[in-house]
Amino acid sequence: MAQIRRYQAKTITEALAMVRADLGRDAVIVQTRKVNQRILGVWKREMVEVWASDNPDLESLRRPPAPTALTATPSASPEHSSRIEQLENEIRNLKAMIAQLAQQGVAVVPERAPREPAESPWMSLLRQAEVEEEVACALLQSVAQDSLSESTLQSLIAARLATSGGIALQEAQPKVVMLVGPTGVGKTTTIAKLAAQYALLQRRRVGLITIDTYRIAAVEQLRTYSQIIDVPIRVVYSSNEMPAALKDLSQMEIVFVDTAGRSQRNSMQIGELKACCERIRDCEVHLVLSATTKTRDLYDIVERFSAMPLHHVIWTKLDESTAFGNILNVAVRYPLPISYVTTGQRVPEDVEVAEANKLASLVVGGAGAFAPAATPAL
Ligand SMILES: Nc1nc2c(ncn2[C@@H]2O[C@H](COP(=O)(O)OP(=O)(O)O)[C@@H](O)[C@H]2O)c(=O)[nH]1
Ligand SMILES: [Mg+2]
Repeated sequence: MAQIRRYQAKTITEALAMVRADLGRDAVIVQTRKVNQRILGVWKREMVEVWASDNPDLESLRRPPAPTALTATPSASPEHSSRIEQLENEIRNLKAMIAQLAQQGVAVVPERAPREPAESPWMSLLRQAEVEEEVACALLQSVAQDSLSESTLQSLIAARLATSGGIALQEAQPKVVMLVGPTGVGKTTTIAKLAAQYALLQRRRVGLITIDTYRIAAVEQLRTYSQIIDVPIRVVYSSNEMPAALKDLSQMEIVFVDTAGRSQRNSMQIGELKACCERIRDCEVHLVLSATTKTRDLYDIVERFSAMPLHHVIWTKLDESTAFGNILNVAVRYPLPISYVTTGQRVPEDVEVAEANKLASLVVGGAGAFAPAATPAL
């Protein structure tokens, strides 16, 4: 039985090549028309639709069972006959066109079925960067697609990445900055980097407190850094000891508080962090997140740590990640400005004040866009 099939392509040439590849040289074109195709429900694209049959005698038009939306009916009314005549003429013309195209060596599309419409290149770029579909759609919906370029997309992303600048020191009392976050994201290393930058490069009076006392190694890690940088350190075993430690460090301009990281699945421990934080006046809390963590886990982490006050986010391990959409996803969902990013294990070099444009260029360009600064600006 004759087959009638539908083909969609961007141009008539492409559509006819599909017909020829699928139904062979004797294929006849039953109908051609322009259609608007929606892509991801967002953009309309004009496509050419071709209905074609593999039966050169147009048998299919005269018999009803073709599984298509063709309007042809089996009746042989004069109207119907003239329509068929018209179609036959059209087909003759199109066959001639096909023959001509074949002679010109027009590329033949190998698939049997017509292809799905291609995803917009911007959408696939964002998908590759692991930007969530919802976030990507909202972003792309806000501009006309034809006016979009890579730099416009970068600006759109940058506009959604709130940054806070580095830690602002204050006159009167020590500024107390607490870093919280899951284990292994780089809290202690980041404190060492920041403490060294403030103490050695900016010549500020820096103190350290650790409440990460679950493992001796954790205390020793920060103590070693405090010796290298030559800054005082206090170890606090419970929130009650916090005021005394702060009093010891009251002459400092900035005090960093290091915390245990294995808490995001345990609300009791987040409760302990919160209790410590409450003993510190104007405690500024930076949630430390790794750029290598996938979006869903990041949401989970932020939710759990939200049991205590959070003011900023620090993104670590930018050097170890290849897709940075997760940074945008978190920024869109939670109103926490980004303070710093870290880009390697070197203390104190590998930390920078976060810049929205630079982060946006990472989202758009992937790891290739990242060039670590030789001398980080704090
Ligand atoms: N590649 C890379 N490694 C980092 C970065 N920051 C920290 N690390 C490493 O991550 C590991 C855990 O760091 P640590 O500071 O002990 O994490 P904490 O458990 O959150 O205190 C260490 O090996 C660090 O050197 C970074 O920006 N890039
Ligand atoms: Mg640590």
